[in-house]
Amino acid sequence: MFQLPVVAAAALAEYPLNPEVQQQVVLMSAARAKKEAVQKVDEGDYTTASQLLQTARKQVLAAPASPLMEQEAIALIDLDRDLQRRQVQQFRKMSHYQSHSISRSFSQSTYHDYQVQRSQRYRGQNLPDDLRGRIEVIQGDITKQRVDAIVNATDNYLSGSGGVDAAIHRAAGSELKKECEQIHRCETGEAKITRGYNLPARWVIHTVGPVWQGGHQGEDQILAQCYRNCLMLAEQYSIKTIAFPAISTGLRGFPSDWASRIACSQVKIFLQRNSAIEKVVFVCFEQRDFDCYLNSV
Ligand code: AR6
Repeated sequence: MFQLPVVAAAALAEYPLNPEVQQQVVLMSAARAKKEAVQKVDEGDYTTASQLLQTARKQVLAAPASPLMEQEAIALIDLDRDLQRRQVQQFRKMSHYQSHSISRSFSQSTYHDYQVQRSQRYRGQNLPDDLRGRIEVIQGDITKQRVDAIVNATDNYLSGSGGVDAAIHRAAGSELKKECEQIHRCETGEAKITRGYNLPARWVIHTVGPVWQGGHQGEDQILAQCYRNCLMLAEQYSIKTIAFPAISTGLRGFPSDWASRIACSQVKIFLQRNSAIEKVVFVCFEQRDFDCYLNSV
């Protein structure tokens, strides 16, 4: 017979949460949210349907990370996108299919498997030969990096006013501000280059990331463009080593997990096609970003 010990509520609260159980609860609740969203769509209430999907997505992202949870977050974003575009037939079909595929996929991928994969990834074993040793993920301060160039996440006026932008300007000194004033402007998604002055890095590549507006305003494409343009500029200047911060994930509000996937895929594609850049370092200031990059790289 299966017996459970009786414990006081306070003691129960101190028991560690089981990540697999947490994930399963979140997935079941996401499946319910999809069913309710379909009902709301049938009633013509698109706003509530979209809110249900967005809440479910937030819960998925807050749960312990795994490839399956990532897949679920993407599925919820896709559904919401269909909904926003009023592709109701497609939405209904996908929502139905997803609800049925969840239990199957969950049994195929466990939190334990994921931890093993993750530690392998951390050692870089999952990178193909042509990328091995060319991508690093570290937690630290980008202004301290001894690389040829560091990337700055700035605004359209290269103002140096907050976040990583202010940190870079502080470390580089006032000459950087003067050079930025001469450039005058950088469009969102574009990149401009200046010298690094007092920084250990010789160059600073400034780019302007998108402001997150819910994911339906082309934010993904603009963020991808930032990475591509920085790398193209680096290549033009014969830069061999370059460090990126997690562009747009601070004041601009881009979800870190999603941003890291875009960053990693763009860098991988670029490095596979261009051998001139030897190394890209993702410098994560916060633990949250570091974890996201380890999952994405
Ligand atoms: N080293 C590495 N990463 C850092 C550092 C550092 N020293 N400091 C912060 N970060 P944000 P955005 C991380 O807000 O979202 C400014 O006002 C931070 O934890 O700097 O692209 C500009 O002037 C986060 O993960 O940039 C723009 O107006 C990441 O850098 C606006 O912010 C990006 O956060 C740009 O917003």
